[in-house]
Amino acid sequence: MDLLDSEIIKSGVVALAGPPNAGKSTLLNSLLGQKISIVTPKPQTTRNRIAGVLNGDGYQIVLLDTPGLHRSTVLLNKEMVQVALDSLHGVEAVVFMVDASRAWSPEQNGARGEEYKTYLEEVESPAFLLLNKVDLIDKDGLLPIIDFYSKLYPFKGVIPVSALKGDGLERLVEELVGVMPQGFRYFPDDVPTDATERFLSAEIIREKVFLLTGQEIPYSSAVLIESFKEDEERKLVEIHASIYLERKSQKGIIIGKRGDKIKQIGTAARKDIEEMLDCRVALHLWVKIRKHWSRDQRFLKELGL
Ligand SMILES: Nc1nc2c(ncn2[C@@H]2O[C@H](COP(=O)(O)OP(=O)(O)OP(=O)(O)O)[C@@H](O)[C@H]2O)c(=O)[nH]1
Ligand SMILES: [Mg+2]
Repeated sequence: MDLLDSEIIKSGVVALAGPPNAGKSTLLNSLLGQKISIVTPKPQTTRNRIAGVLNGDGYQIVLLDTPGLHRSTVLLNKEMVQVALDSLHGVEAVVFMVDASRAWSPEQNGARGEEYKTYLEEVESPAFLLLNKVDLIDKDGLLPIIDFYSKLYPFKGVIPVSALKGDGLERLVEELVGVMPQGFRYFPDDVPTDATERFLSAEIIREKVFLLTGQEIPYSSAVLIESFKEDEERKLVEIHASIYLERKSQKGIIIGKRGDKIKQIGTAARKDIEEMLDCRVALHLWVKIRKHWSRDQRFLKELGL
């Protein structure tokens, strides 16, 4: 990344990594005080690396939201995990975030421990363990969790937080600023992300698909923006987007009875995109089938993977 001006501040890049559903995207949005990354209760929501820029007194931290670390044989998932692992390199610090409210059996602990160790082996900079969702648990329950993770990796610090409620985030920022080197700004103060409006619009549509459909549909869906045009005369932005599914049988489900479901997805997405762009939006959605796209390298490239 190019550096902007000559004012010396504390600055650097921090990767937010961890298993799916830990709350990484929620944390990014909470720290920035605005919605950049999509959030859903379903695991494997985030598929790309998304930078959010946190500006404060004498510092700028570029936070990288990443896809959840998990094991899979599907190409889409493997590419997602690779994006997350690549983000651990060349950064000034890593935040490894886990959901502290999720209990495992001792047998699961063993397998998870081994799995997480392989991810943490990639870390080359100071790493903080973030125990998220503490709003859901009794603080006494944290001790065995801290003990478990401390045996996996020599974390520089352990910080209990609630990304949702904002608890513990001041301390997190303080700790991160503490390990940032002296440097320059990467982004102007008023640029909150490196993501384009086009990409963010596709993400918002995908979020609504994740929220409003069940079973395998979210994992079989991908969104591509076909066109994104400002119409100055009508004072609106006109967006044509395609929702790709893997099988013909899924088309009916996403369209719904008399088109109810796709209408619901479109309305919810349009409202959020209007808020983001701060102008009226005409959103046209198309449902297309692309067989086994999640195993198709060429299609994944189009999705930025
Ligand atoms: N109670 C509680 N829920 C949280 C907290 N942080 C996140 N969540 C919820 O956890 C779910 C997953 O949050 P995300 O931010 O999408 O998690 P993620 O780590 O980005 O997940 P992937 O993108 O799938 O890797 C959502 O339903 C959030 O609302 C928290 O601090 N407390
Ligand atoms: Mg996410």
